[in-house]
Amino acid sequence: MISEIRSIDLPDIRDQRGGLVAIESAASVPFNIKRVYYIFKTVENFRRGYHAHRELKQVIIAVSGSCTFLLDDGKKRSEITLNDPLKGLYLEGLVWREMFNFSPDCVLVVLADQHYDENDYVRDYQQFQNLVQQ
Ligand code: T46
Repeated sequence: MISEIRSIDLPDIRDQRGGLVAIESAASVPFNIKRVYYIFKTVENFRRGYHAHRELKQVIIAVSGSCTFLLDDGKKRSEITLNDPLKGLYLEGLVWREMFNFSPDCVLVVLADQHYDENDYVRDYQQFQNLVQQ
């Protein structure tokens, strides 16, 4: 099983009037975009995530505000704060994720390469550990 975590610079076409980012499928992100969802008006002190994906590729962008991701590839854990609408967090493969420390104005936009499929989720941490050790 391969997992990949990296930051992607998004096309910054700001001018004197303000910011603008335009994301094109398979150009600005390394896959064809099949689904877009967003997470907003998060409730203070609730943590989200607690899962990995088997195959899904995603780019996650904090278009407003900030939040922290705990990322675990089965070998090491790291925390990344998203707070820049010009940066996307690329996640591919078996990466356990938890999201927390949402600022009140946080809006996360997520681009995904597949339609929603609950069978792609691994929501049990022990099962995740077993899969990454295969
Ligand atoms: C991820 C992180 C960053 C759907 O019906 N369609 C969808 O496209 C999505 C994303 C979710 N759902 C349903 C499934 C659950 O019944 O919405 C409910 C909440 O989803 P979940 O608890 O998985 O939400 P988060 O915030 O824990 O995780 C989400 C994504 O599901 C996940 O893929 O990587 O954001």
